[in-house]
Amino acid sequence: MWFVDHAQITVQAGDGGRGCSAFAQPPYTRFPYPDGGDGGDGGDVIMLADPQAATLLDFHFRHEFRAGRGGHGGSNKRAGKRGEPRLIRVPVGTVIREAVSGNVLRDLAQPHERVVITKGGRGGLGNATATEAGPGAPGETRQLVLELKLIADVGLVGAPNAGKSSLLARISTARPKIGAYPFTTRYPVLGVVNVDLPAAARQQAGGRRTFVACDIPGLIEGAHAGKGLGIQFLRHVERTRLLVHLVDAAAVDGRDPVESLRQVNRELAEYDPELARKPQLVAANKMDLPAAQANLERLAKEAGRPVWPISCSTGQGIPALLQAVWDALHTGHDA
Ligand SMILES: Nc1nc2c(ncn2[C@@H]2O[C@H](COP(=O)(O)OP(=O)(O)OP(=O)(O)O)[C@@H](O)[C@H]2O)c(=O)[nH]1
Ligand SMILES: [Mg+2]
Repeated sequence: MWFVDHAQITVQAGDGGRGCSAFAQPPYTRFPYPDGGDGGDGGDVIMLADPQAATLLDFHFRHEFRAGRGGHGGSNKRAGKRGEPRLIRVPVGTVIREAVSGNVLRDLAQPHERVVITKGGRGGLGNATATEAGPGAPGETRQLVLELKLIADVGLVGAPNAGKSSLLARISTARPKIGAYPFTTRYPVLGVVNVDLPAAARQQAGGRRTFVACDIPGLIEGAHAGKGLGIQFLRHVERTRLLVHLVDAAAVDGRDPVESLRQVNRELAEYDPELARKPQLVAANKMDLPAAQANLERLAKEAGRPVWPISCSTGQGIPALLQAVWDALHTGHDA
Protein backbone atom coordinates (compact mmCIF):
# COMPACT_ATOMS: atom_id res chain seq x y z
CA MET A 1 0.00 0.00 0.00
CA TRP A 2 1.24 3.43 -0.81
CA PHE A 3 1.09 6.22 1.63
CA VAL A 4 2.27 9.67 0.95
CA ASP A 5 4.41 11.45 3.46
CA HIS A 6 4.34 15.20 2.98
CA ALA A 7 6.39 18.09 4.22
CA GLN A 8 6.50 21.75 3.36
CA ILE A 9 9.76 23.64 3.62
CA THR A 10 11.25 26.99 2.71
CA VAL A 11 14.68 27.08 1.18
CA GLN A 12 16.73 30.18 0.77
CA ALA A 13 19.94 30.42 -1.17
CA GLY A 14 22.64 32.80 0.06
CA ASP A 15 22.80 36.41 -1.05
CA GLY A 16 25.79 37.48 -3.09
CA GLY A 17 28.44 39.52 -1.28
CA ARG A 18 28.85 43.21 -1.95
CA GLY A 19 31.46 44.35 -4.45
CA CYS A 20 34.12 46.55 -2.92
CA SER A 21 34.78 50.11 -3.81
CA ALA A 22 38.41 50.93 -3.05
CA PHE A 23 41.27 52.88 -4.54
CA ALA A 24 44.93 52.24 -4.38
CA GLN A 25 47.63 54.77 -4.76
CA PRO A 26 51.10 53.26 -4.83
CA PRO A 27 53.98 55.59 -3.97
CA TYR A 28 55.20 57.89 -6.71
CA THR A 29 52.00 57.61 -8.76
CA ARG A 30 49.77 60.56 -9.45
CA PHE A 31 46.39 58.98 -9.67
CA PRO A 32 44.80 56.41 -7.49
CA TYR A 33 43.25 53.50 -9.38
CA PRO A 34 40.22 51.41 -8.40
CA ASP A 35 41.12 48.05 -6.90
CA GLY A 36 37.89 46.88 -5.16
CA GLY A 37 37.35 43.11 -5.43
CA ASP A 38 34.14 41.33 -6.38
CA GLY A 39 31.74 39.95 -3.79
CA GLY A 40 31.51 36.16 -3.51
CA ASP A 41 28.50 34.32 -4.87
CA GLY A 42 25.89 33.19 -2.36
CA GLY A 43 25.68 29.47 -1.58
CA ASP A 44 23.20 27.23 -3.41
CA VAL A 45 20.61 25.04 -1.74
CA ILE A 46 21.14 21.52 -2.99
CA MET A 47 18.89 18.53 -2.46
CA LEU A 48 20.39 15.09 -2.44
CA ALA A 49 18.69 11.68 -2.63
CA ASP A 50 20.24 9.86 0.29
CA PRO A 51 19.72 6.08 0.43
CA GLN A 52 20.07 6.24 4.22
CA ALA A 53 17.10 8.53 4.67
CA ALA A 54 13.82 6.65 4.93
CA THR A 55 11.09 9.20 5.55
CA LEU A 56 10.35 12.91 5.58
CA LEU A 57 9.89 12.89 9.33
CA ASP A 58 12.77 15.28 9.97
CA PHE A 59 11.05 17.91 7.88
CA HIS A 60 8.05 17.88 10.16
CA PHE A 61 10.28 19.48 12.77
CA ARG A 62 12.51 21.68 10.61
CA HIS A 63 11.05 23.81 7.91
CA GLU A 64 13.66 26.36 6.98
CA PHE A 65 16.95 25.85 5.26
CA ARG A 66 19.33 28.53 4.18
CA ALA A 67 22.67 28.58 2.46
CA GLY A 68 25.48 30.96 3.44
CA ARG A 69 25.84 34.42 2.01
CA GLY A 70 28.81 35.39 -0.12
CA GLY A 71 31.63 37.37 1.47
CA HIS A 72 32.10 40.99 0.55
CA GLY A 73 34.88 41.97 -1.79
CA GLY A 74 37.93 43.69 -0.34
CA SER A 75 40.52 46.16 -1.42
CA ASN A 76 43.54 45.03 -3.39
CA LYS A 77 41.15 43.09 -5.69
CA ARG A 78 40.39 40.61 -2.98
CA ALA A 79 37.33 38.62 -3.98
CA GLY A 80 34.74 37.72 -1.36
CA LYS A 81 34.40 34.09 -0.29
CA ARG A 82 31.74 31.92 -1.86
CA GLY A 83 28.80 31.29 0.46
CA GLU A 84 28.54 27.82 2.00
CA PRO A 85 26.11 25.66 0.07
CA ARG A 86 23.32 23.99 2.05
CA LEU A 87 22.84 20.29 1.42
CA ILE A 88 19.45 18.82 2.24
CA ARG A 89 19.28 15.06 2.36
CA VAL A 90 15.98 13.49 1.39
CA PRO A 91 14.96 9.88 0.86
CA VAL A 92 15.31 8.40 -2.60
CA GLY A 93 11.96 8.79 -4.36
CA THR A 94 11.18 12.23 -2.99
CA VAL A 95 9.24 14.40 -5.39
CA ILE A 96 9.93 18.11 -5.04
CA ARG A 97 7.16 20.50 -5.98
CA GLU A 98 6.86 24.22 -5.91
CA ALA A 99 4.33 24.90 -3.18
CA VAL A 100 2.48 27.71 -4.91
CA SER A 101 2.09 26.30 -8.40
CA GLY A 102 2.24 22.63 -7.47
CA ASN A 103 4.63 22.08 -10.37
CA VAL A 104 7.06 19.22 -10.05
CA LEU A 105 10.56 20.64 -9.98
CA ARG A 106 12.31 17.35 -9.68
CA ASP A 107 11.76 13.72 -8.85
CA LEU A 108 14.82 12.43 -7.03
CA ALA A 109 14.38 8.84 -8.09
CA GLN A 110 18.00 7.70 -8.17
CA PRO A 111 20.27 7.23 -5.17
CA HIS A 112 22.76 10.08 -4.83
CA GLU A 113 20.95 12.18 -7.44
CA ARG A 114 21.26 15.86 -6.61
CA VAL A 115 19.71 19.06 -7.76
CA VAL A 116 20.43 22.72 -7.13
CA ILE A 117 17.00 23.80 -6.02
CA THR A 118 17.73 27.48 -5.43
CA LYS A 119 20.75 29.28 -6.72
CA GLY A 120 22.82 31.65 -4.64
CA GLY A 121 22.87 35.31 -5.71
CA ARG A 122 25.83 36.47 -7.80
CA GLY A 123 28.37 38.53 -5.95
CA GLY A 124 28.44 42.25 -6.79
CA LEU A 125 31.31 43.47 -8.91
CA GLY A 126 34.04 45.49 -7.29
CA ASN A 127 35.18 48.76 -8.82
CA ALA A 128 38.30 47.06 -10.15
CA THR A 129 36.10 45.29 -12.73
CA ALA A 130 33.11 47.59 -13.02
CA THR A 131 32.95 51.36 -13.19
CA GLU A 132 31.14 51.32 -9.92
CA ALA A 133 31.02 48.70 -7.19
CA GLY A 134 27.63 46.98 -6.92
CA PRO A 135 25.66 45.08 -4.31
CA GLY A 136 25.31 41.30 -4.51
CA ALA A 137 22.15 39.77 -5.94
CA PRO A 138 19.75 38.27 -3.41
CA GLY A 139 19.62 34.49 -3.14
CA GLU A 140 16.54 32.79 -4.47
CA THR A 141 13.86 31.73 -1.97
CA ARG A 142 11.36 28.98 -2.65
CA GLN A 143 8.56 27.27 -0.85
CA LEU A 144 8.64 23.59 -1.56
CA VAL A 145 6.40 20.65 -0.96
CA LEU A 146 8.16 17.34 -0.55
CA GLU A 147 6.27 14.13 -1.18
CA LEU A 148 7.35 10.60 -0.64
CA LYS A 149 5.48 7.41 -1.28
CA LEU A 150 6.04 4.97 1.52
CA ILE A 151 5.29 1.34 1.91
CA ALA A 152 4.41 -0.09 5.30
CA ASP A 153 7.05 -2.19 7.04
CA VAL A 154 4.83 -3.34 9.87
CA GLY A 155 1.15 -4.29 9.94
CA LEU A 156 -0.90 -3.91 13.11
CA VAL A 157 -3.46 -6.67 13.38
CA GLY A 158 -5.85 -7.77 16.06
CA ALA A 159 -9.47 -8.05 17.07
CA PRO A 160 -11.62 -4.92 17.20
CA ASN A 161 -10.87 -2.71 20.21
CA ALA A 162 -7.50 -4.34 20.87
CA GLY A 163 -5.94 -0.89 20.74
CA LYS A 164 -4.26 -0.91 17.31
CA SER A 165 -5.15 2.69 16.56
CA SER A 166 -4.23 3.75 20.08
CA LEU A 167 -0.81 2.22 19.54
CA LEU A 168 -0.28 3.94 16.20
CA ALA A 169 -1.36 7.27 17.66
CA ARG A 170 1.07 6.79 20.50
CA ILE A 171 4.11 5.93 18.39
CA SER A 172 3.66 8.12 15.33
CA THR A 173 2.34 11.48 14.23
CA ALA A 174 -0.62 9.72 12.58
CA ARG A 175 -3.99 10.41 14.22
CA PRO A 176 -6.27 7.46 13.55
CA LYS A 177 -9.71 7.51 15.11
CA ILE A 178 -9.88 5.74 18.47
CA GLY A 179 -13.08 4.55 20.10
CA ALA A 180 -14.48 2.06 22.58
CA TYR A 181 -16.54 0.34 19.92
CA PRO A 182 -15.61 -2.20 17.29
CA PHE A 183 -14.67 -1.01 13.80
CA THR A 184 -13.69 2.46 14.85
CA THR A 185 -11.08 2.18 12.15
CA ARG A 186 -12.78 1.92 8.78
CA TYR A 187 -9.83 2.27 6.47
CA PRO A 188 -6.08 1.76 6.82
CA VAL A 189 -3.93 4.48 8.29
CA LEU A 190 -0.19 4.64 8.05
CA GLY A 191 2.20 6.31 10.38
CA VAL A 192 5.92 6.93 10.43
CA VAL A 193 7.42 5.63 13.65
CA ASN A 194 10.56 7.19 15.01
CA VAL A 195 12.64 4.78 17.06
CA ASP A 196 14.94 6.02 19.75
CA LEU A 197 18.13 4.16 19.05
CA PRO A 198 21.61 4.30 20.45
CA ALA A 199 24.09 5.62 17.89
CA ALA A 200 25.71 2.22 17.38
CA ALA A 201 22.42 0.50 16.57
CA ARG A 202 21.52 3.29 14.21
CA GLN A 203 24.79 2.93 12.41
CA GLN A 204 24.21 -0.78 12.07
CA ALA A 205 20.86 -0.03 10.45
CA GLY A 206 22.54 2.14 7.85
CA GLY A 207 21.54 5.36 9.55
CA ARG A 208 17.84 4.59 9.51
CA ARG A 209 15.72 5.09 12.55
CA THR A 210 12.16 5.02 11.31
CA PHE A 211 9.72 2.47 10.08
CA VAL A 212 6.22 2.72 8.71
CA ALA A 213 3.33 1.00 10.45
CA CYS A 214 -0.12 0.33 9.03
CA ASP A 215 -3.23 0.24 11.20
CA ILE A 216 -6.13 -1.70 9.72
CA PRO A 217 -9.68 -2.37 10.92
CA GLY A 218 -10.15 -5.15 13.46
CA LEU A 219 -10.47 -8.78 12.39
CA ILE A 220 -13.40 -10.86 13.59
CA GLU A 221 -14.45 -14.45 13.18
CA GLY A 222 -15.41 -15.02 9.57
CA ALA A 223 -13.30 -12.07 8.41
CA HIS A 224 -11.65 -14.23 5.74
CA ALA A 225 -15.12 -14.84 4.28
CA GLY A 226 -15.86 -11.13 4.24
CA LYS A 227 -17.33 -10.53 7.67
CA GLY A 228 -16.55 -7.18 9.23
CA LEU A 229 -14.22 -4.76 7.55
CA GLY A 230 -10.74 -6.05 8.16
CA ILE A 231 -10.59 -8.45 5.27
CA GLN A 232 -10.79 -5.76 2.62
CA PHE A 233 -7.67 -4.35 4.05
CA LEU A 234 -5.60 -7.41 4.72
CA ARG A 235 -3.97 -6.96 1.36
CA HIS A 236 -2.45 -3.82 2.81
CA VAL A 237 -0.50 -5.82 5.32
CA GLU A 238 0.38 -8.59 2.88
CA ARG A 239 3.48 -6.78 1.76
CA THR A 240 4.68 -5.74 5.18
CA ARG A 241 7.70 -7.50 6.63
CA LEU A 242 6.32 -8.03 10.09
CA LEU A 243 3.02 -8.15 11.92
CA VAL A 244 2.40 -6.82 15.39
CA HIS A 245 -0.54 -8.73 16.75
CA LEU A 246 -2.27 -6.71 19.42
CA VAL A 247 -4.43 -8.42 22.02
CA ASP A 248 -6.63 -6.82 24.65
CA ALA A 249 -5.11 -8.69 27.59
CA ALA A 250 -7.61 -7.20 30.03
CA ALA A 251 -10.55 -8.60 28.10
CA VAL A 252 -12.45 -5.33 28.40
CA ASP A 253 -15.20 -6.48 26.10
CA GLY A 254 -15.39 -9.91 27.68
CA ARG A 255 -13.58 -11.92 25.01
CA ASP A 256 -10.89 -14.25 26.24
CA PRO A 257 -7.53 -12.86 25.01
CA VAL A 258 -6.12 -16.28 24.20
CA GLU A 259 -9.19 -17.16 22.18
CA SER A 260 -8.93 -13.82 20.44
CA LEU A 261 -5.29 -14.39 19.54
CA ARG A 262 -6.15 -17.80 18.12
CA GLN A 263 -9.12 -16.44 16.26
CA VAL A 264 -7.27 -13.66 14.52
CA ASN A 265 -4.44 -15.99 13.56
CA ARG A 266 -6.98 -18.42 12.13
CA GLU A 267 -8.47 -15.65 10.04
CA LEU A 268 -5.05 -14.64 8.77
CA ALA A 269 -4.28 -18.22 7.78
CA GLU A 270 -7.65 -18.66 6.07
CA TYR A 271 -7.10 -15.51 4.12
CA ASP A 272 -3.60 -16.39 3.08
CA PRO A 273 -1.29 -18.93 4.72
CA GLU A 274 1.65 -16.71 3.83
CA LEU A 275 0.23 -14.02 6.05
CA ALA A 276 0.02 -16.40 8.98
CA ARG A 277 3.66 -17.35 8.45
CA LYS A 278 4.85 -13.78 8.44
CA PRO A 279 7.02 -12.92 11.45
CA GLN A 280 4.71 -11.81 14.21
CA LEU A 281 5.24 -10.10 17.54
CA VAL A 282 2.43 -10.49 20.02
CA ALA A 283 1.74 -7.47 22.20
CA ALA A 284 -0.50 -7.81 25.24
CA ASN A 285 -2.19 -4.43 25.51
CA LYS A 286 -4.09 -2.72 28.35
CA MET A 287 -1.61 -3.90 30.99
CA ASP A 288 -2.62 -0.85 33.05
CA LEU A 289 -5.81 -2.73 33.92
CA PRO A 290 -5.45 -5.25 36.76
CA ALA A 291 -7.25 -8.02 34.89
CA ALA A 292 -4.51 -8.13 32.26
CA GLN A 293 -1.73 -9.59 34.40
CA ALA A 294 -3.32 -12.99 34.77
CA ASN A 295 -3.51 -13.45 31.00
CA LEU A 296 0.10 -12.68 30.18
CA GLU A 297 1.45 -16.13 30.74
CA ARG A 298 -1.46 -17.81 28.99
CA LEU A 299 -0.88 -15.60 25.98
CA ALA A 300 2.80 -16.44 25.91
CA LYS A 301 1.94 -20.11 26.08
CA GLU A 302 -0.47 -19.82 23.18
CA ALA A 303 1.99 -17.80 21.15
CA GLY A 304 4.79 -20.23 21.99
CA ARG A 305 7.13 -17.35 22.85
CA PRO A 306 7.28 -14.31 25.07
CA VAL A 307 4.72 -11.61 24.45
CA TRP A 308 5.29 -7.89 24.90
CA PRO A 309 3.26 -6.41 27.73
CA ILE A 310 2.28 -2.84 26.87
CA SER A 311 -0.23 -0.17 27.70
CA CYS A 312 -1.28 2.41 25.17
CA SER A 313 -2.78 4.38 28.05
CA THR A 314 0.35 4.71 30.17
CA GLY A 315 2.99 4.01 27.51
CA GLN A 316 4.55 1.23 29.56
CA GLY A 317 6.39 -1.43 27.57
CA ILE A 318 6.13 0.48 24.29
CA PRO A 319 9.84 1.38 23.97
CA ALA A 320 10.73 -2.30 24.45
CA LEU A 321 8.16 -3.33 21.85
CA LEU A 322 9.52 -0.81 19.36
CA GLN A 323 13.02 -2.05 20.00
CA ALA A 324 11.87 -5.60 19.31
CA VAL A 325 10.11 -4.49 16.12
CA TRP A 326 13.26 -2.73 15.08
CA ASP A 327 15.43 -5.75 15.77
CA ALA A 328 13.05 -7.99 13.86
CA LEU A 329 13.04 -5.65 10.87
CA HIS A 330 16.77 -5.40 10.82
CA THR A 331 17.76 -8.95 11.55
CA GLY A 332 14.94 -10.61 9.67
CA HIS A 333 13.89 -12.75 12.63
CA ASP A 334 10.91 -12.38 14.88
CA ALA A 335 11.50 -12.28 18.61
N1 LIG B 1 -7.24 0.93 29.65
C1 LIG B 1 -6.75 0.92 28.43
N2 LIG B 1 -7.55 1.18 27.38
C2 LIG B 1 -7.02 1.17 26.15
C3 LIG B 1 -5.65 0.91 25.94
N3 LIG B 1 -5.42 0.95 24.61
C4 LIG B 1 -6.59 1.25 24.02
N4 LIG B 1 -7.57 1.38 24.93
C5 LIG B 1 -8.98 1.69 24.68
O1 LIG B 1 -9.54 0.64 23.90
C6 LIG B 1 -10.52 1.13 23.01
C7 LIG B 1 -10.22 0.69 21.60
O2 LIG B 1 -9.06 1.32 21.16
P1 LIG B 1 -8.72 1.49 19.61
O3 LIG B 1 -7.33 1.97 19.55
O4 LIG B 1 -9.76 2.25 18.90
O5 LIG B 1 -8.77 -0.04 19.16
P2 LIG B 1 -8.61 -0.66 17.70
O6 LIG B 1 -7.90 -1.94 17.87
O7 LIG B 1 -8.02 0.32 16.79
O8 LIG B 1 -10.14 -0.92 17.32
P3 LIG B 1 -10.82 -1.08 15.87
O9 LIG B 1 -10.37 0.06 15.03
O10 LIG B 1 -12.27 -0.98 16.19
O11 LIG B 1 -10.43 -2.41 15.36
C8 LIG B 1 -10.51 2.65 23.17
O12 LIG B 1 -11.56 3.00 24.06
C9 LIG B 1 -9.18 2.92 23.82
O13 LIG B 1 -9.18 4.10 24.58
C10 LIG B 1 -4.82 0.63 27.08
O14 LIG B 1 -3.61 0.39 27.02
N5 LIG B 1 -5.43 0.65 28.30
MG1 LIG C 1 -8.71 1.13 15.16
